[in-house]
Amino acid sequence: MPRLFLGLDSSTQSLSAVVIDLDSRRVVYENSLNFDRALPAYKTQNGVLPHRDPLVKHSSPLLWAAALDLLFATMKKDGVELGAIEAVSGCGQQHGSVYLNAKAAAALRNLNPKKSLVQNLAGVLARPTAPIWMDSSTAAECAEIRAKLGGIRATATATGSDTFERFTGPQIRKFFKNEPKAYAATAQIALVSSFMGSLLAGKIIPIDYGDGAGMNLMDIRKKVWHPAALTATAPKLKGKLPPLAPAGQVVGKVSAYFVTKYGLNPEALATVWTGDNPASVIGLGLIKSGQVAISLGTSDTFFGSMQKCRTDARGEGHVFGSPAGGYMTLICFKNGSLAREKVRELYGIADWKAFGKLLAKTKPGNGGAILLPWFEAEIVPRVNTPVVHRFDLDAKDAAANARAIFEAQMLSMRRHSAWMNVAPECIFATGGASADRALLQVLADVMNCRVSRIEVSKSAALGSALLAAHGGLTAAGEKPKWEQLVAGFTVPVAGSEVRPDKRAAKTYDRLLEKFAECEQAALAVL
Ligand code: XUL
Repeated sequence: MPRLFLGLDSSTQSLSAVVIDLDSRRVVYENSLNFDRALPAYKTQNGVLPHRDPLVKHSSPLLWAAALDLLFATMKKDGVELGAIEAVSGCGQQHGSVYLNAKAAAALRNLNPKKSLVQNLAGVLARPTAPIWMDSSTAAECAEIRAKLGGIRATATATGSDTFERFTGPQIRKFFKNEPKAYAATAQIALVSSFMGSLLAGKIIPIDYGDGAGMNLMDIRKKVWHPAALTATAPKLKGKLPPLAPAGQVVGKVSAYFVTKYGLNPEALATVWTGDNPASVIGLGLIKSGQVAISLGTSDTFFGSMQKCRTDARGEGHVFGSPAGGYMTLICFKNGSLAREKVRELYGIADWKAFGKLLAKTKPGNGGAILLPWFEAEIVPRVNTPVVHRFDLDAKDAAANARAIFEAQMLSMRRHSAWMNVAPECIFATGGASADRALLQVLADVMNCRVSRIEVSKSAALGSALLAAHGGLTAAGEKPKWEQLVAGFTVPVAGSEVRPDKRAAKTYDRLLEKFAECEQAALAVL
């Protein structure tokens, strides 16, 4: 019988599964279920419930539970050897929270396979919907908690991040302030990850150090709930939170619900889940300290692993616990692909090939031209009203603007990741825009570092399957090594390496100073 491990990823728009065969080091099954299309009755748009206030973004915990039933039914139909799965782990979109009342624990313990998960969960939600990471309606609560914790630097030092609107602590505080009765009726607060993992385990399971760090409630160094952060957030909060534990830790056997209904092995192990970004760190193979990945997607994210905890005094970046031990960092830039697209459209450039050709007409450093491309409100640096600035850059010059957008994004990444004090040996680029070699060359030159493309279609679900394997092997008394575990699953695309040009790298060292001055000047007049 093959040794199979299942990883699930409950993300914003979909629930994905990856099954790995540990001995042949192969992904033997992968599938994704889009919430809007598969479960239209929940009326989500891109996984989010419509709301009159554009700052409020909620989704439905029952939708996620329904998706779990549907995905298991699909796996059974597709002939996945569910009986050969030794352990299950998973991850969820970060920061989102689920509010359960006192009936939840018994409902989870007694999941009835004759009913659906949704029917089993009838009457257990203390709040019908779950605020998710896209919500930005808690600016007041962020300010209140930050003030009580002593400002940006103190908050980041204590919890790993400054307070952010999407983080769970500010969301809990808003719920407590606006709906005190429903807050009082809340017996347990789960994250998306721990809620989904609890369904699998048939009991309320811990929150891990990766997702827990996205709450502004966990002491990032001691990895326990932070007493002052709890007090600053809401009364009687500690009693409503589960314990903290490492991702992948075995919490028992899977619930009999999944054994009877879908044929999971009764001996299969249930484990602690994590957040989608911490799971991706594993799925991309970022095990050693200093390994960095840049995801060039809708938003651009910069993340990597870090052995010792170092937090960002300016409060722009985040530090989470890494499922591989130690820490990971995450910096999220909102103006990623959309800003690149915007420049392409503005100058009527047909496609990315034409964009690259145009860019080749200019030299690295762009003659000192700088663009600050905040077409959308930006997370890093914090810019609440969209604005675009050009310094020594002619707005009519298409070629210069094509270069300027790539250089601005990469210079911003270098500038705003300096606090991590990591000198990467090689950067892995992933996400849609990583197929663009011109962009990767600018990245390699600005960072003065080799860049390789890595294409793992479901890095978070794969990371979760590897977590399940790690947890399962550890519980069996083995001492699995992460480097060996991920080997073979996360290989850079052959021939994708881009090396830095030494002259261009020197030019960017100088340009970075000008970029910083321009950014400071622009932020000063906001
Ligand atoms: C990370 C964040 C997002 C979500 C997306 O801080 O908010 O990346 O985890 O699922």
